[in-house]
Amino acid sequence: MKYYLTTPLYYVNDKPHIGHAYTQVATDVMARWKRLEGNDVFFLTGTDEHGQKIERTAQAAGKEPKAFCDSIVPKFKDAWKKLDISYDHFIRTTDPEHEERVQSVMQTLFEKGDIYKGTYEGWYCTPCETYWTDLQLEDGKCASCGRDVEKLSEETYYFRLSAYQDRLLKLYEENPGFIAPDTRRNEVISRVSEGLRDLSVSRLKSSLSWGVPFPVDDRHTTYVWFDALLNYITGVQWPGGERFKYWPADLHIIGKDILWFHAVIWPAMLMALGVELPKRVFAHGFWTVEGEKMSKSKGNFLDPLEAIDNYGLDAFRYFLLREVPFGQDGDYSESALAQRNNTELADAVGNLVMRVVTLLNKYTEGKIPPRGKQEPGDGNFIQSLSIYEQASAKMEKQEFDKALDIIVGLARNTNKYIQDTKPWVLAKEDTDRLNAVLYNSAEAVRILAIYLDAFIPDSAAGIRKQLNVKPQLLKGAKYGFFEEGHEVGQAKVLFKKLEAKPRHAFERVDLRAARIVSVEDHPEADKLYVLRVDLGSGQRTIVAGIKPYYEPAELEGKTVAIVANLEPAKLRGILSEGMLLAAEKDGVVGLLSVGAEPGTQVIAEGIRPRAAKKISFKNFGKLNISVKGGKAFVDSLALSAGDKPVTCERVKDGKVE
Ligand code: ME8
Repeated sequence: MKYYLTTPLYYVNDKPHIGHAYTQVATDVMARWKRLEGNDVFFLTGTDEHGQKIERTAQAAGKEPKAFCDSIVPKFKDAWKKLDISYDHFIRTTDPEHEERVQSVMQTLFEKGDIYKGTYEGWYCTPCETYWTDLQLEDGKCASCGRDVEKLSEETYYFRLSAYQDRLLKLYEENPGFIAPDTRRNEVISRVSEGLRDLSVSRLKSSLSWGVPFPVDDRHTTYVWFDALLNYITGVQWPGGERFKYWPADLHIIGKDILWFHAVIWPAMLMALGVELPKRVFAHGFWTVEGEKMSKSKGNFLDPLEAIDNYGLDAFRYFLLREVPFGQDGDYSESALAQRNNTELADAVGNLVMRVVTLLNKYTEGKIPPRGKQEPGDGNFIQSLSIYEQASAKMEKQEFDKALDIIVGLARNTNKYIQDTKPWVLAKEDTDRLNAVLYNSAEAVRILAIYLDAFIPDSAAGIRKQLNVKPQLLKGAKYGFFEEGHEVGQAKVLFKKLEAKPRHAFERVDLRAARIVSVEDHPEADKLYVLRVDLGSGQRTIVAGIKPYYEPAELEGKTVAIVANLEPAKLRGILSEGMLLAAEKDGVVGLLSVGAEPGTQVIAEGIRPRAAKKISFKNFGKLNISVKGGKAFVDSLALSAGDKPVTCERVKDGKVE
């Protein structure tokens, strides 16, 4: 049977991050599983290269849009190679074949009356490439990403989305599996039931030129989403190409952020075109990183390639699909990844393979023994190897975490079987019985490798090498394959135990940009000022010993770095809720200043502070903060806030104490 599955086409405005890697790995696992089932699989991925966002990013980089895209696409392809993504075709929306087909779709829909001319008045979010009405905005911002929107009022062509409400509702009702997971399905149904507005599908060339020219009216450019969604059929050479045999798509895997486009607009487009509808759209959840939304300014951008370098490809792939039920949001943390790797991959799977191959080498000269003396208890164990139906039921619903639980359960069972039957004792007492246990265990390992092949192909190949067997399909996951005398290879460690990287002490410090609002002399001390500082969220008092070095006028209005989570302390009777940071050299003292808004957190390269608690003065003092060449560092890591370096004007090189 054919099986066609897709990922979103990613915007090429930046390098891939963990979210993109997640969608890719999930789709890859599904594709590999379907191939293991013996299907003729087509797996499509690619890049979304048109639209305002790309146009502006290219401009900022000083490049023509196409040249800019050409420079980013290899980053995606390289990343997918490193992640071992087995896609069959990589489509770019700038491929001429795609662009031609998009134009013919627009022409056809215009001729059919599904696209008509009108005026658009409303708001546009460029990062999301999405139109919003006044009512849809949330606090005047994009309802999806919360960023600023731009007012638009211009001539446009509309797609008659409103005409498809009833047919869409019928589609959802008759095909309960069309949108997954169920919670998302219900959200879509209730929104569609409220009614649909026609969708603007062109922009005047004068405001957007980077896109597919709109065929009906050469003053217009095609809306990027209309163009991008069509990739799912142009990518299989619709209409009429040889690859169109793969249509309809069996599964579109996407993130929850773009479900509306895939579950509402896309099927309506296909209905308008008279093309068969896809079978299923699965919207997965979003990752946060160490408890927070990922963003560059927070310094927690998670580069999947770095994670692979640090932890290994398969530990990363395994973690993504095992940690969080597909469809739910999840949190990426190094410690959770290390934990999964250690308990499930290293202890259960790796340990089993090592044991079995070592036992075979030790007791049966590295050869598969005869089936030996089987005992009634073995029957149960052998029975437990037939997990295909259970695992496959989970995979059909994209419940990857549950499928993996079942598969790793096989490794646990086998470990237990070996523990219970004690081959090392049998070796001394009962060779016939030893043979049975080793034969059965070797079969279990072989079968385990078949299942794991979809998830962690590299390690599955490692297991096959140790057993000296070729890749097999899932139908080979049945007991009784090995022939007596088959020579196995050498035992080798498959998964190293991981330690989450030790945390840097800087993670416990909450440094913030604070604006000095007022400066007064301390009534009881000559060298102290009493400052009020603004932290964006509110003001607080700080007592600082900088009177000998600064006049009040030099301080007022200045934005400086403060330790915001220092244990409050009374200094000569006045409570100080924080500390200013200053560098000193040869008697010159200079405050560390920050060019960001009050409240912005100061981060160090690669370290994102997670200060939940107050820090004592003593512990803070253990940090090695210094100024070099006018810029602040903790150890050798540069400090910054909101992408701007923390600096010191007065002291170019010195210690912060
Ligand atoms: O939306 N967690 O492209 P895009 C999990 N070009 N997944 C995440 C994520 C996160 N934090 N952030 C992003 C577009 N994703 C359009 C699609 S399709 C015809 C056009 C994943 O580069 C998730 O799969 O913004 C999401 O749907 C996709 O990246 C969005 O990628």
